[in-house]
Amino acid sequence: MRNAPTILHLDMDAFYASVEQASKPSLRGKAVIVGGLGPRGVVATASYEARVFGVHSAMPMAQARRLAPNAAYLVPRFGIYRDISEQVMALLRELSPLVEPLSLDEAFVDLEAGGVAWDEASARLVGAKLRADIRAVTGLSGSVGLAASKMLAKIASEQAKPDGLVLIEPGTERALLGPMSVRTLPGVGPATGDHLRRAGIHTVDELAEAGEDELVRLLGKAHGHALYAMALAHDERPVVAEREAKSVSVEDTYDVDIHDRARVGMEVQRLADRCVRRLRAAGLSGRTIVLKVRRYDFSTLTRSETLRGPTDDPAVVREAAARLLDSVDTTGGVRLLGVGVSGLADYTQEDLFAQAAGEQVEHAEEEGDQEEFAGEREAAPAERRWVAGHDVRHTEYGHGWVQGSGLGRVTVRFETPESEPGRVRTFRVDDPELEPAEPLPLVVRRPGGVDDSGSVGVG
Ligand code: DCP
Ligand code: MG
Repeated sequence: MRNAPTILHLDMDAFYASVEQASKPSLRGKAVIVGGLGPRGVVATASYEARVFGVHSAMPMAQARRLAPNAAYLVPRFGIYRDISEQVMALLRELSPLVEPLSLDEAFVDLEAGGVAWDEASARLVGAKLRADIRAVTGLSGSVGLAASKMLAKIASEQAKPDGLVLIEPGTERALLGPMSVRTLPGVGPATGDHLRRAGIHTVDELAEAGEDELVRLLGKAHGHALYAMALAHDERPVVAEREAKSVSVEDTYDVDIHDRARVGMEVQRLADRCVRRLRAAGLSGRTIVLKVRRYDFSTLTRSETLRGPTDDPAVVREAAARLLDSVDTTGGVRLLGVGVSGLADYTQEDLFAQAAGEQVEHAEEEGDQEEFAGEREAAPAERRWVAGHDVRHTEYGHGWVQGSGLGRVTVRFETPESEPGRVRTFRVDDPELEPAEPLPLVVRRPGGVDDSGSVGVG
């Protein structure tokens, strides 16, 4: 095991709920519960204010409603969680090539491999700066753990919650772990925990005292060995970089909407070239070309075309992107364009004939992005669904979110991340002045920014 605390574990605080509070000023400081609102829904997460009532992830929603009847109940907005996750992961990748994401809001980073930290003082500085950067870029707080192993780094970030940083000094690991519950260790779930408890083993110290042979007898060879090592705070697991990006994409946001069709076409060609450069730099090729267009009104559409074989040929990607653009109406102006390649292979198919002959056009929705299309559809008003917590726009009152709906009415609170807590108004569900909208960014981008927010791993 290394002897400096240079493995960092980051975990965002009450992630989905914090995004909702940042988006909706009226919910700041309040109990917020995000999850499935249907009869069998479960809690995805709860704000810290709601946790006071005993509400937690994976709890049935009905139980949460009994515990916290006055909380705000919202349906997840995965699109914005994913966007913010990408911003956070990009900050981590600035620190090291070895970033191992565990979920949207959690990752290990090997700071030593990135050359940014080598001892306690430098690691602490990097961790503190990272937390400040995350706050500046996303407006949210994340907790950081630093230690000489993954296991301890994760325990440290847990101790740091919420909104803190904990560093475990090498050499102190065993003393720290000893009195903790066996459930603290990775790989000890409820079942193993029960099993150990019946054998009279509750703490990590008791686990170490039981000895390796006893643990192997209780839990089997592999698990017993591994757990004994963990009990002694031995954890040699390396930080493993994300194996393969699902897609490579680049996008630009324009500070002034582009209206000129020829200019839009040129921008798409430029983005296609940039996307291919990234693809090639990563030694990848892909089969599906994706075009993303966000229009003046924030309605966002994606169009994709799947080739018969993978390509990293700029001409092929340019052509496909241009074809996709043909099917998109941009007359109102566009504020963002993106080009991506997905369906990646880590080899290049030289068979250009296959690619040119390919072309089965799919107008596929990206997973989880249906709401982006809702804004675009020629909506039959009766079909529109007003989902609690989701974004809407009213021609007169502007941006808001659905607070509730029923009995032919929808209640909307009009507020934005930048505004004061907003007012509530009620409309008929088929009010033509009301339509679904895209989430607004939590932090207003740098002014004047043609934002080079190219990224790897975006759909
Ligand atoms: N999540 C989920 N279902 C679960 C657990 C989590 O949908 N059973 C989602 C919602 C969380 C996000 O994943 O916001 C991150 O999970 P965490 O376990 O990190 O929980 P939080 O970030 O919400 O809170 P904490 O501050 O405890 O990390
Ligand atoms: Mg979290």
